[in-house]
Amino acid sequence: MAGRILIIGACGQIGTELTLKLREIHGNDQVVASDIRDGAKELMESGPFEILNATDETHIRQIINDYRVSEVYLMAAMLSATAEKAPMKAWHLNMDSLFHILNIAKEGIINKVFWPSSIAVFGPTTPKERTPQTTVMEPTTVYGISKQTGERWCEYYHRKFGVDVRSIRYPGIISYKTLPGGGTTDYAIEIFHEAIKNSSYKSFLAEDAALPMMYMDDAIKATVDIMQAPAEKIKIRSSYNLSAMSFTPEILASEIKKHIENFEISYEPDFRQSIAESWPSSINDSAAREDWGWKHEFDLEKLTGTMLEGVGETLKTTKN
Ligand code: AKB
Repeated sequence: MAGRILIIGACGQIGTELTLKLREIHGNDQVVASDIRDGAKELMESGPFEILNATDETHIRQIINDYRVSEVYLMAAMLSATAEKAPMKAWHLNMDSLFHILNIAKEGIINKVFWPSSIAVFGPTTPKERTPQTTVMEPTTVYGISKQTGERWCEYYHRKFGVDVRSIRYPGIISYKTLPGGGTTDYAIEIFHEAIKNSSYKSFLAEDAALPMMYMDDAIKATVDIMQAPAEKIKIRSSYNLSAMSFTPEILASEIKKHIENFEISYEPDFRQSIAESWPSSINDSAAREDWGWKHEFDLEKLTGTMLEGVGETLKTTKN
């Protein structure tokens, strides 16, 4: 690789595991982690780390220059539920950070960018089942509007200025190493913690709220694969649909019951239910499969077993 990799928002749910994976692939010194706050010990101690506000363009440029960075993964964003509570702050963070990176790439200072989009780009008028790659997109959340706008700008910078920007529309990502912050799909992580601690969970989504989901290892694999693919294979420069499985809180609860017999779920939907209702139930990701060979490995059964084991171990170590 020509220069180092910089991850902005490295201490978040996806950023943490992505940083560790990229350090494993390219070497610890080659991957600079940055975030507005400190993160997991393993991440902080395994390679270079910088405190960085993703909206501070001068500081981003300074770090890129100091570390001779050639590739940026911009993982900092305010997610769907939190963004509804602070719309202008979310818009500022989600959009300004993207413009800083796209402009730096346009100037030729860096040569490759990864920017995550989300199923939140879709809205209530989008076909709900097996949502196509190209379809009606009328998002109703601040987060969704920022991601849809971001997709348009990514495509524009690629077409107009040749910026090599690559993107995926992540579904809900399930993992146990770092907790997510402020998403509508977060129930599918909380449920495992509560199942192990209390054998019960009160869901903030209704029993039949079906959403597209993916285990973290698959999300990391997709991110690494799309960035390693030859440029000519990346035919879509807005963002690729990506899918692994879909389930409702009720379906997930019955899978957990196979491991914890006395597990009970109850439902008390809040404002996040209407966000979930506006999103697709399942995604057609054939373009990602055809263009750059995307293939998922985790289904609901494998995800449930892995999560119960992982969360169980984590809770044991934090207790000791
Ligand atoms: C959220 O729920 O906001 C995120 C997402 C689907 O992008 N997990």
